Amino acid sequence: MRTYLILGRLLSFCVFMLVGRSLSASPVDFNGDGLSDITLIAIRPDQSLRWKSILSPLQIPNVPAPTVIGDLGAAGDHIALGRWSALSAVQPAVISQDGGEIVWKSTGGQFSFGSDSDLLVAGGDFNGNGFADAAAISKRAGRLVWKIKYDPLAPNGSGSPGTAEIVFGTRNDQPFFVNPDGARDWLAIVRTPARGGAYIIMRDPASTTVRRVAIGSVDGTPLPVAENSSQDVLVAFIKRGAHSTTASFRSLSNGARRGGVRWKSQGDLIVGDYASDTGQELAIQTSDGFSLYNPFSKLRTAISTADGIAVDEVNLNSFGGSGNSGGGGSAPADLNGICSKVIPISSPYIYKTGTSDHIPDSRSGGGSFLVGSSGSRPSVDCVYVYDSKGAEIASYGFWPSPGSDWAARLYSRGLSCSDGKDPLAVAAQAIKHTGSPAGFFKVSSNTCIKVSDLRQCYGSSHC
Ligand SMILES: [Ca+2]
Ligand SMILES: [Ca+2]
Ligand SMILES: [Ca+2]
Repeated sequence: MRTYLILGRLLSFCVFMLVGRSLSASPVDFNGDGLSDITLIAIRPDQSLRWKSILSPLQIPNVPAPTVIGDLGAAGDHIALGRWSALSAVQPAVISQDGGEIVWKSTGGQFSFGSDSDLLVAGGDFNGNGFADAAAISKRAGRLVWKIKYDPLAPNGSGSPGTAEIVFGTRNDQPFFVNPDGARDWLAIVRTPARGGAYIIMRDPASTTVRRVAIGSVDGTPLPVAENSSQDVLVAFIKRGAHSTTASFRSLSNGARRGGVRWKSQGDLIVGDYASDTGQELAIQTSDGFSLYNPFSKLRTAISTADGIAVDEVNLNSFGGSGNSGGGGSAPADLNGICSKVIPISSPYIYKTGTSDHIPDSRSGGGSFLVGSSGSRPSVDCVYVYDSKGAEIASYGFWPSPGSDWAARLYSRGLSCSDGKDPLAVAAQAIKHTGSPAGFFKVSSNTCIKVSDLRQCYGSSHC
C-alpha cells in the first residue's frame, strides 16, 4: 500500500478519511464540514517537514490555499498520520529510524516499536476505540507475525493500551488491513495461490473469526474503500503502469468485481471522503493537482492546486532493513521487464538535482542528466526514469543544442519531454513507493543507468 518516506523539498507516497477506519473515526477534517481535507507535506530548507491541509478542496473554481497545520518530522521519515492522542482530529505523526530503533513520533508523544526489517502499519484501529494503534509485521518460519501496540499515545485514562501478537498469513501473502464490520480494523491479506485465483482473507483481532472471500485474479496493491459510516465495503487494487495508474474494485462481502478506473497519469493515490457523493473517493496526485474518482457514484472530477506530497491515514511502511542509505545492489526483479541491463552511473554520465547557475531559463530548478562527449546520445525520444519497482517517476527532455562537450544534455524542466518535477520530490516518490531512493534512467530499449540516490549528485566536479 502506501509507503511514505519523505525526503526532499515539497513533496510526495501517499492521508485519509471520514467515513473511515473505525467506528469513532471521523474524516481528516480540519474545518469541520464533514468532508476530508487533503493533507500535504513540504520539506523545508532545513529538511524538517511542514504539514499543511487544503480545506474543502472541492471549492471549485477557487481551491483554497493550504493551511499550515504544524511542523513535525524530517526528510527520510515515514508518515503515520492518525488519531493518536485525540479522538476529535488526526495528528501528524512520523516513523523515524534512530540508530537501531524505530521511533513513532506524534505531536502527542512518542514511542519505540518494531524493527527496521518489519512492515510497519500505520492507520489501523484494531480495537475499534478510535485511537490509532501501531502494528509491525515480521516473518517467522514462513508465517506472518503481527505485533500490535494498542493506543500507545492515548491520554492517560483513555484508550486501552496493551499489546497483542497474532500469527496470520504466510510469507507470500500481501498484508493490509480493512474494517469489514464497522467495529474495528481486521488483519487482512491477499493470497494468490500458485494454482490460480486470489483471496482476501480477514482475521478479527478481537476473536479468532476469519472471513475468506474469493476475488478471482487481481493484480496490484490493496486499498480499503468505505461507502458509509465506518465500514469498508470495497477493496481497490492499485496498479501503477509506466504511464498510467489503474484501480479495480472488489466487493469485500462477496468478492464480486465492482468496476474500475484508469488515470492517464502516474502518481500517488490517497483515499478520503473528499466529495459529497456517498462513499470515499480515490484521489491521484497529478502534476497540476488531483484527479478524483468515486467508485460508488462513478463521479469523476479534478482539482488543481499547489504542490506538496499528499498523504493519508493508510500507510504500510518499510525501512527495508538497510536504513536510509538506499541504493546499491542489482536491479530488483520488478525492473527487469524495463531494463535488462543496468549500469551504475559513472563517467560519461552526470546526474544533478539542480541546474547550473548559468542556466537561468525554464530549465532551472529541475534535474539534470548529462552525457559527456565520450558517450553516446540516448537512443530514445524521451528519457524516462523508473523506480526500483519499475514505476515511471520522471521524464527528461533533450536540450536541442548540447554543444561539442556533450553527447546529450537532458533536463526535467522546460523541454518537450520534461515533466517539470522537482528531483527531490521524485526521490521522495521513489522512496515512498519502494523504500529506496534509486532511480533508473532508461537510455535505450534495454539499458538503464542506475542513480543509487536521486537526492545526490553524481559525476560532476560541481557535485
Ligand atoms: Ca473538511
Ligand atoms: Ca485503538
Ligand atoms: Ca464522498
